[in-house]
Amino acid sequence: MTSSSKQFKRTLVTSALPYANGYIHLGHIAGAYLPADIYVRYKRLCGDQVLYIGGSDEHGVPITLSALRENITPREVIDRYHVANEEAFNGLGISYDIYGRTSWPLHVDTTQQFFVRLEESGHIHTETVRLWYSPKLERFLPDRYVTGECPQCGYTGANGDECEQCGAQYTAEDLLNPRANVPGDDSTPVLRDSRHWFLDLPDFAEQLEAWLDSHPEWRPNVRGIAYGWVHDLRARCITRDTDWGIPIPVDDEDAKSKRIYVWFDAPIGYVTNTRQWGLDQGLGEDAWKDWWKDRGTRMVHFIGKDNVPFHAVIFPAMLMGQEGYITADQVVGNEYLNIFNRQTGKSEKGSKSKGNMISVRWALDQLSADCLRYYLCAIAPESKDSDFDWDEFMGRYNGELCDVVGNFVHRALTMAVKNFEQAVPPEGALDEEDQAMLDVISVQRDAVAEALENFRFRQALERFIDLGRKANVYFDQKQPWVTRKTDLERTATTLHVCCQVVHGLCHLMAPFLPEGARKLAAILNIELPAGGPDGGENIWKRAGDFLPAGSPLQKPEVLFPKLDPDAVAALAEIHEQGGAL
Ligand code: B3M
Ligand code: ZN
Repeated sequence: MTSSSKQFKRTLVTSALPYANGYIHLGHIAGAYLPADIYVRYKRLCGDQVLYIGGSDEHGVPITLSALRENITPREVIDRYHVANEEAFNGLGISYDIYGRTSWPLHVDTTQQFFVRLEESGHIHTETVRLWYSPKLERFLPDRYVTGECPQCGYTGANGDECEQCGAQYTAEDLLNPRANVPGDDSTPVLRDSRHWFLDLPDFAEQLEAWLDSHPEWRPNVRGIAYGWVHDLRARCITRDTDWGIPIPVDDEDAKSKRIYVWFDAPIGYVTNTRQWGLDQGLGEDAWKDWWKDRGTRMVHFIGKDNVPFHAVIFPAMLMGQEGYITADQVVGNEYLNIFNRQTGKSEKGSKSKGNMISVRWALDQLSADCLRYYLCAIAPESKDSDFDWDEFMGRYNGELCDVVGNFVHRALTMAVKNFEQAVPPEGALDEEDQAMLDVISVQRDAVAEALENFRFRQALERFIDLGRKANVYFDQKQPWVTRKTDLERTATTLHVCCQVVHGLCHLMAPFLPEGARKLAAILNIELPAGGPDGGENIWKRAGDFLPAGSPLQKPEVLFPKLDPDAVAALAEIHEQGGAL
């Protein structure tokens, strides 16, 4: 049965857990975070039960390498970036129910339970493999601790068992011209035996394939990658030679110097964070089970495309190997947000070494959350890569959100407040145009909802703006600023209709632009409750309801202040000089 034909009781939404080793940037946001937040806010408005889980990924080589480079401890790295990233998400209005940490003691328990269960049911075995070892540092060089030439494509920045360039996976000894990649060591490593624990993914091949087959509605990019993996499943090493990570829960001398691989524990973080959420809410130790072990839960993962194998193959296999867990009903995989370089006129990948990324914390120091959210949703890399381009950013925000929606709301409310005693004017006889305009509100509401239900966020945003466009056409046809002098009753009716459109716009913008919606709701004197995991009344539907004549209005303030071209040019320049990190 495909998801569209199945009714679910509640929705569990996850966004990838970013590594706590750097500041999150706008590229992250456009893919795995903003769309998830928009979806969750929409669901909450609908009165659905929805829980939104996020958090930091705090294990693995990304953390320990950052620590070595910055000459601090891994603990200091994660403490710094966890706090900074949680703050950045808050500032952007990403409305997690919990933002957890994989360094929590509770996470040791959850992860070890997963491991033990897989081991006891025979899905884990050990193997002695040959891995790169640095005689100089007297340690193994896992993952990115070693670089060399990819045996498949020749890329020279390939790491121990994987090539970022072409996606090839290989055994360590196939890496050509290996060198240690650790501060203070670029010596040539040697191969050494090391015993490791492997997850027998082929055991789950049939189950995985059947599960993928039941989801023809997923985006082609996700299905393509997932099927590619499922058709070529191999046992995967789930331990590493490191002391930073979760201890391997086995009674074995060899396990002492090793830890569970970060990609095994990270997705289990979604479970841990749900457990912690239940405890924090005082709902008891078992509250999380409703969200993970009840078939009435629909789980949706939002991720970047590089994380697809883990969320559409490996983690699902790990869940299938447990008792009673659900698997995802949707895996929303996103492409990449690149950076448009105005000097070269070309699009380039965001990269730390180029220094061309825009951190969320820097962006929020300069710009409002709503204007960032607007543009990032408008260019969300849903089916192909897209570019962050400062000129387009200003053009679209000023030209669409400000000029179309903001301007209409402001003109309509200003006239109503001025001419009709700060209240929704009385409606007289409605003509065809009035009625058509009123009808359009719920049509657009349903169109936006349909796009959101299908994870088409750009289209949903366009449909919201469309309501603004139609409202402007109506306003210009009716010319209330002219009729005001000749026909007050006609003017009242026009503005009455406009107030209903503004009321509809206020609901429709809420998932995308929470700050603007909050301001507008205050002007309209309406409640726009945020909703919570328990569900409740369907507020979204009310977008099509009408404010009674005489409802009080506050003097309108500008919802979306226009961006000044000189100020934006100055920001672009700072960014170009590597100052937006
Ligand atoms: N930390 C990779 C990333 O940040 C990884 C995601 C984990 S999701 C469970 O893209
Ligand atoms: Zn390669």
